[in-house]
Amino acid sequence: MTSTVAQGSTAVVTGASSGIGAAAARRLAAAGYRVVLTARRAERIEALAEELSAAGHAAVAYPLDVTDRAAVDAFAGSLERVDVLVNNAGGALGLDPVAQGDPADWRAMYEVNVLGVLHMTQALLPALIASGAGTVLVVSSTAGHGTYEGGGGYVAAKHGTHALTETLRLELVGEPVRVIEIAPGMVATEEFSLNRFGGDPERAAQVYAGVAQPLTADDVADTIAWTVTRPQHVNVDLLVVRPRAQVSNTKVHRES
Ligand code: 8X3
Repeated sequence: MTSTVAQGSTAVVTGASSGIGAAAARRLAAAGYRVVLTARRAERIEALAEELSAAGHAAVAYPLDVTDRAAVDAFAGSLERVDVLVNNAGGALGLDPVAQGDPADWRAMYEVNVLGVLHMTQALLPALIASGAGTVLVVSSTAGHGTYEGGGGYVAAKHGTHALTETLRLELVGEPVRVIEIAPGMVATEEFSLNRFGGDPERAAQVYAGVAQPLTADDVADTIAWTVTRPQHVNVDLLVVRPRAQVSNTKVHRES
């Protein structure tokens, strides 16, 4: 990718320890951004920062839990410059019907998928506005745009993520900040379904069973880097991306 990114432009990526977040950090670093990797797992983001630095990119790691507001504020205070915020941290817990869903799971999903985005966005918005050309990108989900049985708490949380993002874009009109939402469908990352099913590899594998080519984390990262590197006046409001085999949240072609 030919870089038109100004020297020193900084992109903060949450959930950068694996999956879409790590892939997005790689893509944004390759595009010319200085990347700030955040996630709870320090070792993983430090290893990625080292890998990117060894490849000649500018990358630093900052261990952070986006649900911890005081920690997020301290992180924001440590930054000299922010041009792009990729709100990627999130996840699903369980596939229970509403009737049996665990309220603790619902609360945890709201905390990370909605309040995590809120914390990061509120804390970094002054710097993003001050940059004169800021971007807030939110990785939501197709679960934020439709329901499915068992989706329950995740669907509710991701609808919240989507609502926050749309509202923010309305409220920031006139400010030099774009608000982009990427809504991925089925993405086979190493951890999303494993986390959803409490570490059960068999249940996790069933999600992708017979699906010829689920999206990869890098497929989604490609859309993130593409939207972010458009000219600043171009705001991709919402980009929905699914594998060809998945035409809706509930209709997936599986080869037996
Ligand atoms: C992931 C998509 O279908 O598991 O955000 O809800 S799905």
